[in-house]
Amino acid sequence: LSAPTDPKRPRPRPSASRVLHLGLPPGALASRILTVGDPARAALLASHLTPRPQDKGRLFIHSSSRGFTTYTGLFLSTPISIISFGMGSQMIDFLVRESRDVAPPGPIIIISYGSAGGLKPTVPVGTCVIISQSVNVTRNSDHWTSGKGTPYNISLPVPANPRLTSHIYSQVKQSSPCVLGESATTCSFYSSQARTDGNFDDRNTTLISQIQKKANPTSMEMESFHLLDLARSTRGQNRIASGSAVVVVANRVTGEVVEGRKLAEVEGRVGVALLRAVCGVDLGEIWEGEDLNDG
Ligand code: R1P
Ligand code: URA
Repeated sequence: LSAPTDPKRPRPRPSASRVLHLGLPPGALASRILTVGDPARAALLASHLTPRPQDKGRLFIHSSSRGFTTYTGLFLSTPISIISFGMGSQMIDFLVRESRDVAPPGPIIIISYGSAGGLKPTVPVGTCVIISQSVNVTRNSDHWTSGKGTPYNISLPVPANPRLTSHIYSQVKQSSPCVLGESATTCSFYSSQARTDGNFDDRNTTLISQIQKKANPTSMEMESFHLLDLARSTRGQNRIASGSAVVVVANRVTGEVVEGRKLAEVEGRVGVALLRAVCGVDLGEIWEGEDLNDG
């Protein structure tokens, strides 16, 4: 590892020029990033890109040893990167911080695109939810240790960037069933999403109604909160604006599950709409009216 000698770039790197977990050198990323969990979804989206002039006729692709795959190319002449990260907030933490280190100077946008469980009977599977804000639902281990507090903590909501969100929503609704809604982001697919399992003492049988008392989520997934929370913490001219879109694959209230062919079709259509949205948004307007200097 190279020593973190530059105070503006305090993170260690595997070599002087590549960030540690994404494995990317400066210049490999665009300022517009669409991020997905599933590598196959990333490859599908990347099939709509053409190479940048500097990549000599081949799309830039890098798979890191830590499970990130990055594609950088052009969509309708605009540079964009698509990054697959696997699952969970910890991977989003690497992705956001290290992308920020190697992206071009200036504003950055990151939109995540995933699948989710549905929490409203009125929102059928196959619907795209554009996330306006998210709460974080985390297992509170102290409750098991001391018997105090509640088994799960439910945070206050963190909003997505409002301009980006309304831009994404207006693009996606042109081609797909789509609603604006809140999300509950969880630390587990199992315990904190209220899936019961007799092999584990999860104390989660009333968790969905507890979440619904404190928030008004339409969907439940595992990354949006951390993306929105980290993005709103960025400072200065290279501030990150973030948004999130999910397709409901299983409704946790009605038990409805999306059929495979329908999911593939919706995923493809929403994906193209998001590529248009990410590339069509004016980076100069995302933070309009806000003071970028005081973070
Ligand atoms: C769990 O199966 C995974 O599915 C959802 C959740 O956020 C979690 O990452 O997202 P993806 O479909 O993007 O993987
Ligand atoms: N992703 C999740 O995190 N939960 C679901 O129920 C479906 C997809």
